[in-house]
Amino acid sequence: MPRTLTAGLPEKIGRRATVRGWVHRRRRLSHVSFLVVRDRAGLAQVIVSDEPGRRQVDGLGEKTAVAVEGTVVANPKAPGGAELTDPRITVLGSASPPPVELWRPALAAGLPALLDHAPITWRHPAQAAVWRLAAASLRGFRHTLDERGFTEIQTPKLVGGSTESGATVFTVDYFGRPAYLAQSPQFYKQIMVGVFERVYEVGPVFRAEPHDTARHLAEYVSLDVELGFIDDHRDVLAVLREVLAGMLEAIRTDVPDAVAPAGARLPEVPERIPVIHFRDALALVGAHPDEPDLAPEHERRIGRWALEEHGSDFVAVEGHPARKRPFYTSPQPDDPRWTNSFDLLFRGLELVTGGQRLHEYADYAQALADRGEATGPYEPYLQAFRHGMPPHGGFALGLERWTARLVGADNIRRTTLFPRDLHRLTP
Ligand code: AMO
Repeated sequence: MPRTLTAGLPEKIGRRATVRGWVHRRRRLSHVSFLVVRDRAGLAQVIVSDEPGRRQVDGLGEKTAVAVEGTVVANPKAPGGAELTDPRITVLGSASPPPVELWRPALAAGLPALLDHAPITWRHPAQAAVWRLAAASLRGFRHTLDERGFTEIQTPKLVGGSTESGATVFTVDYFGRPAYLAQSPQFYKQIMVGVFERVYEVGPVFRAEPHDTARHLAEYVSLDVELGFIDDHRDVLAVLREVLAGMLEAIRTDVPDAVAPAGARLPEVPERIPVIHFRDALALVGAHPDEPDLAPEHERRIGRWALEEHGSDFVAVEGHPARKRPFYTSPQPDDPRWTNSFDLLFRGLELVTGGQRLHEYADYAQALADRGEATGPYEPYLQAFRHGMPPHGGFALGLERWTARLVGADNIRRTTLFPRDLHRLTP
């Protein structure tokens, strides 16, 4: 008999149907037993009244994979308004007791247990809902950009050098010589602007983060965008605004039922994201004017300011000091101490970095020389800039930080399927 999803049972009232899923819960009353089966579409209740059937149900551990053929009967009290009676239950995959109780509405596990048992804990509906938000966000990201003339690219993750200053790189043995895991697709996405004008990439990137923080991973999913023929970084910010709106729209239309179980609070994206210059941001938080970076506490303070002054969960800080930005960053035309770049804060946490890039070969040579670096190792990339690169810019958004912020998670690891950090390489 073909499979019926639990959500499709109401259409089969009065007929026999087979559902396939996992034992979610069992309840034995004096004359009848209830078996609740979960599949990807929801829950189905099965009524078992014969004694051999009840004994079989007693022996089915939680999470046993089963097929249940039964007669579909209307019952307003059952999930979806229909249940199965006179069942024939077949075990498809046996199960020993799970390390956490998955049938409870909230998963009662501390972070270490949650991560150690990730293959099981992701099965909890509240956990699964978190990833459904991430998956819908990815669809919204792609859809928004596809509609605006962007081409998706995939670039190497085994590379010959670092792209992001500050963060450290993982070295791998590449046929006897050193290679590195890509920190970002930065150079490649810029190069591909010369081909397609507008590109994006969704892929893993690697940072040998030596710190154990609640917002850093050693591997994360980077949502990268790059576009040509811009006037400045504000054009990039305008695309970012559209992308954020598209990601939220996909959540609202594709997985509205995941929002509450995941504990998510969806933000409104304002028509214009408020922007504050780095210089003014330092003054706002009372930091020294020579401070090269914003501390996490500063970011939280600016986030609160954006909410109070502009009613916005998002705020862009633009103009970061040139000495703290990667060499490919375009200077602010009227004052090269600053840059045409930005960080986007979402509820007081950096979610996105972006900006305008240098696009003339000579400017790259100068920028590298200013940092005491030779162009040699960069030549394979820099050749693109000898051959007519337009003014361009882009941004990168960290997927795990996005979902962590949406659901108010205290640690980015809670929204990462299988986090990699200083201490964790399994599961
Ligand atoms: P950046 O290094 O700031 O910029 O990274 C962009 C965004 O990626 C996320 N992120 C991280 N998420 C989890 N763990 C980490 N260790 C981690 N590091 C960064 C953050 C951050 O805002 N090439 C530039 C982007 C560009 O200019 O296009 C870059 O990679 O959400």
